[in-house]
Amino acid sequence: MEIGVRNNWTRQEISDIYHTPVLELIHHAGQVHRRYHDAQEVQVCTLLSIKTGGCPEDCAYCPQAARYHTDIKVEKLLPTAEVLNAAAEAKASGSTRFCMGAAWREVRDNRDFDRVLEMVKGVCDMGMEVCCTLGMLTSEQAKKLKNAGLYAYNHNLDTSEDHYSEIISTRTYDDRLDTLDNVRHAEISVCSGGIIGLGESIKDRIDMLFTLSNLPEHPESVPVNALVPVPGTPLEDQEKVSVWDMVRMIATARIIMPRAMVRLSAGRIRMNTEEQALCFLAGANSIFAGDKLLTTPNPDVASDQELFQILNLKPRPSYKSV
Ligand code: SAM
Ligand code: DTB
Ligand code: SF4
Repeated sequence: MEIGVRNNWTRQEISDIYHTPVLELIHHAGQVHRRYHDAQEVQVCTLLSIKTGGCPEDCAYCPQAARYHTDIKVEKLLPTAEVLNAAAEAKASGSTRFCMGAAWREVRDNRDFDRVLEMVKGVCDMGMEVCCTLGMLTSEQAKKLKNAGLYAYNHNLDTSEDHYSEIISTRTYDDRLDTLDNVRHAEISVCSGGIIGLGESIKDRIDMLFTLSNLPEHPESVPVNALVPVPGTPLEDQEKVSVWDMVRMIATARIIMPRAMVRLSAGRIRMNTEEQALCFLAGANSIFAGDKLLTTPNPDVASDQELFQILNLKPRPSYKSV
């Protein structure tokens, strides 16, 4: 069956795909994956929290929201040199994309933003794909980031529009979509996905995939995060997401957004090699590497090198060397 790139998937179609018997679903996603990608190639991205904690938002999953009592130590924006050292280290360990995250509600036009622009330029000059996730952006700010060399911007929908208000009250779904629009118009590659395990229904998951796949252009990159429940956050007691739910989400994203890099994101620390292999079979072709995501643990570089060896995976080259 030939599947092209479509921006008119219906909820029913997405639901039918999501509910396919799971081994069939993996097979179908694997076929689509191979039609559009080299299935041995996995993109390796490294995250760095450049401004940690103290965030005014109330995202119920987030350890960095100031209002929850978590163990996070609030820190100012890191010095540029420290960030560039971390990027060089990430590059040396085989990462081709470096993503800088800030616990901000939105970007403000101040000295910190100027420093982030400097960091973006520095990382870009190293030949890595540079990505940021800084909260909401105006179109002018997006253009400034683009001019500094920003390659991609991460801004997740997180969940469905219906479930969104259960998770975040301090900004709206439309705010999120507006930022994605600003990023797209600045010709920055869009990275947008969500989290499962927030207490959402399957319908919410399908609705989120519906919104993503019906954007005028699909995001180039779609992170699928499993909630990392952090003590002190309202979602601290959420049950662990089943690997089969991750597989269904990844496979459905792969089928409906075939060109996208689908990222097996937060949650790998609780998955063994076999479970991660299932996610790659389902069409995941990107991971976050390095022993920390933003603030929570992630498998270390050595264990990921072993994972790549066992599964015969190879890191995807960065855009500049393609
Ligand atoms: N403050 C910015 C924002 O919210 O857009 C950027 C950083 S924020 C931490 C980036 C993304 O990380 C969130 O949108 C969410 O999808 C993900 N995230 C945060 N905490 C998480 C957790 N405990 N488990 C899984 N994903 C999480
Ligand atoms: C994304 O989708 N997942 C990453 C990245 N984009 C910024 C963040 C995961 C954060 C997990 C919780 C933490 O480490 O603080
Ligand atoms: Fe702040 Fe981003 Fe965390 Fe929400 S997800 S509390 S905006 S750092």
